Amino acid sequence: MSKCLICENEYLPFVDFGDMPIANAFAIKEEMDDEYTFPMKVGFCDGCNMVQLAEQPDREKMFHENYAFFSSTSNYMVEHFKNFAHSVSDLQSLDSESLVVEIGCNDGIMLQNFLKDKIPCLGVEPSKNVANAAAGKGIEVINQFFDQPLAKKITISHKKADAILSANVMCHIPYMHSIYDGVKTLLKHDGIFVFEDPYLGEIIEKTSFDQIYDEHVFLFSALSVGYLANMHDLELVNVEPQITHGGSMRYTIAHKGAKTVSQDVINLIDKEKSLGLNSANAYSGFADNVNKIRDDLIMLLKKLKSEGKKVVAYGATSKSTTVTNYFGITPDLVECIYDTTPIKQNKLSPGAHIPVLPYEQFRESNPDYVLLFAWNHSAEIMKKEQDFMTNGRHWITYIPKVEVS
Ligand code: JHZ
Ligand code: SAH
Repeated sequence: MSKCLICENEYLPFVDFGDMPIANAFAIKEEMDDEYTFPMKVGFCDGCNMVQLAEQPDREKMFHENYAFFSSTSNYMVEHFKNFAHSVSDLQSLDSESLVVEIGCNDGIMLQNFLKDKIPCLGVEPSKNVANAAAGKGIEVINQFFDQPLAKKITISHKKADAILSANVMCHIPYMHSIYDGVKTLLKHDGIFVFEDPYLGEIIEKTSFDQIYDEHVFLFSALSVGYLANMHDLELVNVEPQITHGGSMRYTIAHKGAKTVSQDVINLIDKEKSLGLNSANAYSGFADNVNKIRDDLIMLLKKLKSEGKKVVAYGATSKSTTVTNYFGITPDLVECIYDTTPIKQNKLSPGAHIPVLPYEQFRESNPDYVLLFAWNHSAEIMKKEQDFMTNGRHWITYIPKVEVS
């Protein structure tokens, strides 16, 4: 039995991936002798409807001065965060007297837009290298983990915030109560806390199991986010589905009673209940669905190998660490992974030890098949590569099922 991080109820995990490495621990061979692993299991708590990792590595093992994920590697995401920032500015009528705080600002992909519009903003970012990238753009960054004590300090060093924003960060933090207490402390009476994360409903529907890795301690729904907000005298007042990262949800939280709860919140909660996301039954077939994808993909890769085809991968994603390690994909099945991120290049992938090579070498490698690990960016990537992926070259995708195109 595991204990729920939100309501302390006991629950049983519904899927067990075995021992997994740190998803972003790309390293050279000499550093991989003693690779750290942790037992990765996910469960559903029927006390508060939260889906969560039963165990998570210490935060310093994941977020540090060599963090490998830089947000601005996708042009589509740059555009997405520009629209996100502008929508919050319009909604809250932000101006030079306002304050926007972003939790987990990474390389400044979101805050650069407020800076440009002369709206005061502050990033909180524990991973030093990406925090430096944001600071290099002129953004004020506190290089620390956000929590309630830091929120209190910000109200003194700066002031209360008109908007607290966060994208693909909330689901990474196990100590949610300190975060929500911090939001309660830092947010102005009529302020909004807006965050987005991969959405549980999409993950179950598409079997996008690779959204599960060390960093993603929670898979949120409106049900679980609403419950958590309520525990802290806050309220879920809006939800907006996003197509990013394979299907995300943007949640807006306000002080209880300060804003009207939108019909979209009520509708989504009703939908989640009708899908049974508030009951263990909804999760019982998930492990079998993952194993079906595993069996189909491994069979395909072995067949291609026996035919002498050249198979490479595209995008050394965090998600691919779950895929390669759980499925047992090693360099004899997939030669290498091409990626545009300098800090990942000329290193080995965590656990599976597949070489990560600079994207610039992708085309000259002349592959027959390209396994798309960055499937969440497929529209952007397939467009970029459409002139190259001709003459018998094929993409392989595996969410929601294995397909060759
Ligand atoms: P991408 C990370 O997940 C980690 P990852 C984190 N836990 C999370 O939640 C999300 O981000 C937000 C490369 N690439 O975005 C860049 C190309 O090579 O799917 C990246 O290494 N060429 C915080 O790692 C990777 O692919 C391209 O054209 O699963 C994409 O990683 C593009 C578009 C990307 O996130
Ligand atoms: N918002 C960006 C970055 C996501 S990467 C985007 O959507 O692309 C997740 C980021 O959260 C990392 O940069 C990591 O350092 C940061 N992070 C992890 N725990 C945090 C915490 N407790 N407080 C603030 N940031 C945190």
